[in-house]
Amino acid sequence: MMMKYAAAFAAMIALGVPATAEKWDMPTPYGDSTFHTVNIQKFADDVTAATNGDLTITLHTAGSLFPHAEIKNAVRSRQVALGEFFLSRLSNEDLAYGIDSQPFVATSYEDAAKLWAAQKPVITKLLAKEGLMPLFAVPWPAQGLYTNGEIATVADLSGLRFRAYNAALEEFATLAKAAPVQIEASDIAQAFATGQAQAMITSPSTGANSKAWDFVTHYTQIDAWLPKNIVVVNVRVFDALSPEVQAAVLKAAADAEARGWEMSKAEAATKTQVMADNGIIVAAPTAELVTGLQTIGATMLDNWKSNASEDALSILNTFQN
Ligand code: PCA
Repeated sequence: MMMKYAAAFAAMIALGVPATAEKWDMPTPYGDSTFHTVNIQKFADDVTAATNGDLTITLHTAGSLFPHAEIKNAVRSRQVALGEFFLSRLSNEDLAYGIDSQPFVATSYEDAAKLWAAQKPVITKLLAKEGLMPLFAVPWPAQGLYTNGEIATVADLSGLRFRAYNAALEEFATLAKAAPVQIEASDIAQAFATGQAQAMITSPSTGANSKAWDFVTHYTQIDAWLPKNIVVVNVRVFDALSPEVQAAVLKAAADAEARGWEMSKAEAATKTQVMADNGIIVAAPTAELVTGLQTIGATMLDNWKSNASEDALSILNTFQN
């Protein structure tokens, strides 16, 4: 027995693996080429480097470890230590999680940053009740409209099978008299190929990653909102780390948030260009379309306000003042 342990210990030393090394698995719904995934891989690499391998984080991309809808609960139940998901997917638990997916509330990076500053303390409190802690959040580029043919007014969306990624987009599609259908980002190309979806709203990142030119002709830059991905960690698991490793994780997280916002800004331009280069017609919205979309946005925000908690409403007040 002793020999066996001694041999194993010697082997670990030979491999340079510390005896106390922690290994975390990190699920994300998004694929390897998504800029968020590139960013969280760098986060994982930074943690390994800063802790000399005392903590290593292995990514599981494109929903390969847990489906999107289960990632938060997998972190909560400590099946994994941490995970990434689309923040506004939690809006069914509390509307505070969904404010970044309301049309025309925050449409620039500056406003998105201001909104996140107002939202963060409120959702930090909500997540704490579940034993979770946010590490960082990064927005997708502004969301635009993908269709076959030009969309000059909201009426042109009527009757289309409309790909949605959260409850807000489902409400949007319904108000536009389209037919919402929930589809994960990694399933978009197939959904359009099989006719399950005919139109969608998403970022140029997801449009380019899913090769939107294969299934739509037009990208209309409505720039309606900048929804975020968030990375959360289980508090008990985090607290069990040494203070040094905790500090390394928090430092890498702060760096990842700053880097992610810059990556997102760069994506907006480069991925719109990729789509244009592949033959998509990149169009500015007509004045009539903008008016129609703003009307839908106003209805959605009224609904949001009448169902939101005091704490959720305080996000909007902080943001607007
Ligand atoms: N891409 C993700 C979320 C928002 C975005 O730009 C998606 O389409 O599912």
